[in-house]
Amino acid sequence: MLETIEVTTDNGVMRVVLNRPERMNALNRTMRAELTGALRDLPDEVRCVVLTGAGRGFCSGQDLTDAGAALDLEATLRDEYEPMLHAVRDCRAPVIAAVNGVAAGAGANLALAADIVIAAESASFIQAFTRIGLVPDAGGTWFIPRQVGAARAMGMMLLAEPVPARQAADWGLIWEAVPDARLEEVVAARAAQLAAGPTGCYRAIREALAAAFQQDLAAQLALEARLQGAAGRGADFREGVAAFLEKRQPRFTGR
Ligand code: T3D
Repeated sequence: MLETIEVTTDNGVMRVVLNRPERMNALNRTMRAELTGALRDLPDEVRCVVLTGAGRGFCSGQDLTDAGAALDLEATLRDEYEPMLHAVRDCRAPVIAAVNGVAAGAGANLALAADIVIAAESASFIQAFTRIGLVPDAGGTWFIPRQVGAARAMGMMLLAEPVPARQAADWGLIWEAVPDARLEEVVAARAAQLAAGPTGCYRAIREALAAAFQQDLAAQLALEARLQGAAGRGADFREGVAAFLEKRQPRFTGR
């Protein structure tokens, strides 16, 4: 029985709702464990994950009323936040963050760890850490400079001001900002698109992009060749070419 998240699956899309709206979906120990478990143990039928928040916020980061968390932050990050971030990045299926409202602190960085981030126009992203005398964590110092460059990353982290969704999209921090009333519809369409797609290719793309900032061109070309070799031996490649030649939509199976 889950206490802090809601999980439902429909047509290959698993929807995970952070569900502590009275605290703007702040992360406590139970939520970190439940989210990590849900993303690690995906049922076979799941081909895309949507992560969103209940109520008017996406996630306000660490639950600041959780006195236990203040005792040894290093251990909490190592034992609870790191597994949660790895569970997002290593999730077998692509993860869409549907950012329905403010995403602050580790809540912002949880969203930014997703593969595709779609935000409601009223949402914002706040590196809130320095407001309470902390340093950005939960992968923010890794993700954000890669997404927006060092100058904007530094400004976001030192100034701790909200970056509105539209600006976040203009900066390349997220994929898209959409009118609030259209968030669910846009996310549902993207999730259905990914769930019907060549999911093995998606895993390969995520692996290639994760490696791209770590290695030189020669190593990246070798990785591309290995990943493409595997894709070329797959049923989805045969189906994709057949569908093109027969002028029909492909029916991908992820193999
Ligand atoms: O292990 C470790 O501790 C290290 C890890 C650290 C990771 C971190 O994430 S550190 C950063 C923690 N997060 C923050 O500092 C953000 C705190 N929250 C805010 O700045 C604001 O609440 C928001 C900008 C997110 C939203 O502002 P607003 O005005 O829309 O809403 P509000 O009125 O401030 O919040 C609504 C309620 O949610 C309120 O409760 P109340 O007064 O109605 O009973 C507020 O206290 C509660 N709430 C919001 N954020 C948190 C929270 N309660 C606990 N923890 C929160 N993070």
